[in-house]
Amino acid sequence: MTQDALKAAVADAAIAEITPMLEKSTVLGIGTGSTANLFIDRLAPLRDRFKGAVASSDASKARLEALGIEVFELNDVGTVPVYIDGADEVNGALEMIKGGGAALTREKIVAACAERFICIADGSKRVETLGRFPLPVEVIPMARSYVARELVKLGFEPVYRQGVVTDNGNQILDCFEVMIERPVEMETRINAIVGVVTNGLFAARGADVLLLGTAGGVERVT
Ligand code: ABF
Repeated sequence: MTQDALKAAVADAAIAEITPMLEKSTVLGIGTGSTANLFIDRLAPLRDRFKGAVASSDASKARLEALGIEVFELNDVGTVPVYIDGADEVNGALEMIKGGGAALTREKIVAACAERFICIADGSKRVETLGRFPLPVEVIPMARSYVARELVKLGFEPVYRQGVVTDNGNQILDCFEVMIERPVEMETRINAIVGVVTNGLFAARGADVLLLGTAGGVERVT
């Protein structure tokens, strides 16, 4: 099976997972990326069965609205019963690296407000140890060089993602060369650097459910 077919399979599985919880008042949290896009496309035919969505990026907001799904501000909603999003890497503890699409801050905010986080990913994203995928760190632009020097002290090789401005007007440093043995601790340490907005470790608040697309079918991991 191709990677795209595996992504489609997990998008289908996520639809099956959330359909029983849909009510007229339900506002879903929706992520960003190609796997999330496949989920959004499959959600469109169900649009009359729920109220709408909170989006983790301008791109997902536009896609949802184009498909007739109303998008709400998170501040007007409070919490969402479930957040569905992809990942760049996920380990056995359902800790993740996210942010390859530069949407990590809003993704982490929506995830924080979600009662349940369903991660949808093709099998290539499953790793034993996080870190082969470069860890994205969103920074306030004027702090970029300072934050990079601090990340070097933690062992990383940070690379400025040229030409990318996040939905929040910030910049991204992609951090190479550290295999992350203790993700919660590393997430906290990076967050403590002045000028860091968010880092792409989703460990303190990992996923609750992983729907993983494999050649043998979709594995449901909790
Ligand atoms: C989002 O989309 C991101 O956090 C992650 O970077 C990316 C995964 O992309 P894809 O689904 O396209 O592989 O979930």
